[in-house]
Amino acid sequence: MRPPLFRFSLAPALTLAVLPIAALSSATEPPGPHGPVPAPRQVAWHALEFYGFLHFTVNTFTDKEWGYGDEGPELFNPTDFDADAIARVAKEAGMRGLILTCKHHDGFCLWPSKFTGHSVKNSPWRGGKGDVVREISDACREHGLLFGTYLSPWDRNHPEYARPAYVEYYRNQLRELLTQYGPIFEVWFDGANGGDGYYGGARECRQIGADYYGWEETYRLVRELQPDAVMFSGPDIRWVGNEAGIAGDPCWATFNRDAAAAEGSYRDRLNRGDRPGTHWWPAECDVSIRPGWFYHATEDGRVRTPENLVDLYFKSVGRSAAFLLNLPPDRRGRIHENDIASLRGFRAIIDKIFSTDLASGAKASASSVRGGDPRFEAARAIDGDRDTYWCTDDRAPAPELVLDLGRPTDFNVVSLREYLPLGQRVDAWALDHWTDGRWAEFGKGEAIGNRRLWRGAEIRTDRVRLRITAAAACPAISEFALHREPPEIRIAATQQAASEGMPKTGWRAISATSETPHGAAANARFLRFRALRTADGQPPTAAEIGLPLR
Ligand code: FUL
Repeated sequence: MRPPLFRFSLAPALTLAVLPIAALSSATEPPGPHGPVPAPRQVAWHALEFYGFLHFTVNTFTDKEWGYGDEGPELFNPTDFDADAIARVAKEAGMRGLILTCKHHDGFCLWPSKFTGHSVKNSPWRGGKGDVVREISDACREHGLLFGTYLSPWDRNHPEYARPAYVEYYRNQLRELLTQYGPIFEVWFDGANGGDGYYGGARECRQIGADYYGWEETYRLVRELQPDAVMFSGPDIRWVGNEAGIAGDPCWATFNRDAAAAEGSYRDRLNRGDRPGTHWWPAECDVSIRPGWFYHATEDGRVRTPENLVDLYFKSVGRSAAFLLNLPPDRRGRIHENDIASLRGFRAIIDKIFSTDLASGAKASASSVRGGDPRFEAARAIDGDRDTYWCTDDRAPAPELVLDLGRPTDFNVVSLREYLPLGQRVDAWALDHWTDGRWAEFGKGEAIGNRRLWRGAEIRTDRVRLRITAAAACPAISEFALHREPPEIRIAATQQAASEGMPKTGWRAISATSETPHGAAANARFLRFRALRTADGQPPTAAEIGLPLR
């Protein structure tokens, strides 16, 4: 027996019977917002999801991660700098923008700032007439990418660092960057302050107090010069608490921003957010494609694999944070071939997974539709439009949305989104599939926000159900999509996770079977290998690893 797909409460059903639909539609108010809501600049930023970082400076030529500040400008001399090629790589990888280290901690400026000689104007590159910021920002516009700036507050070169004059210098430089290079989408404020440095020859350790930078005034300057820009580690976006590219599960967009930052668990709070929270302060995951942020030839063999990047995508974008992936230009001033190969592989996988939405064309129905109004009907969650949403009456109990797919369909990825301008409303959700004449739960989690990706074992079914199991206000769901990750990718990812996260020794094979996973090409054979690890005196750990047979 099929269960009823609709569970209207009595009140809306009666209303429907007596009112003509048109009168009803105009009378239905959209739900009010819940809690803090994003500013329009934050809504626009949420839509980006994936963009890149470029770490490039004298460190690229000295093989360091943090320059001391005494590096001569003549060291900066890329042999074949090509901003167009860099922007093309980012665009092809699916990035929406690039943030450039205009000045890192060493103080060397990639643009000819008129406030210092410690810049490209005293380097041999382009005969001292070059401007990396100009070339990268122009190339971004050319390729339809947004451009963002990183200007390190800590400056190990400047003689006045830690004194009031430096703060003036910092703001002057920011003013140059924010007025001479077109629209800026993000201004990145780095929190690193290590202490010792060159400081104009003093070579000493300089500490600064919490109020030294006078951030509030700097924020006002950014708002005045680039009102649409979001500020990272400023009022708009928070750091995710690690540089591994991994957001918490869940990762709330809300945060008690004014609560003490010194608490021991602060990094954990940054990672997961606060629920409830006083501010809309969503997380950005910054991570490098290599171990270091700057290019080092010794790391050419340690570039993240496509599968690892896909995993990071699910753990950042898929948990409602943004994915900021660093690509360090090499000494030529280009992205290394290994990084390009990995990015292409990543992009190919992401396209394979997300280019088809298996829910589009489904029949969508819901337990409650706000006021019975078609503007809020279930189909709004599968129309591919982020600005429309399914919404229930304010007090509808146990809201649920069912997709009738019309035929047995295989998927292993589910994508959910909330309509952000109304705030973060959903606390918890569950997913069911119809199997053997009943609903069976296959996934659940806390928080949706900008985007929540569920990724698991493959499901075959003709009906899927989203249940909102806890919500602070009636849900406003703008996306419920189904995708399928090709099995060979899943196997490779398992293999990688196994090799990265598990001890390499002490395993004993207990079985091995050769199989063609459901949905794979008929000639694709995999060795499914079960193993037991008992070596460390702990309870035995079992693992299953799939190896493609070639
Ligand atoms: C950190 C810096 O110290 C690293 O060098 C890098 O720029 C990273 C993105 O932020 O705080």
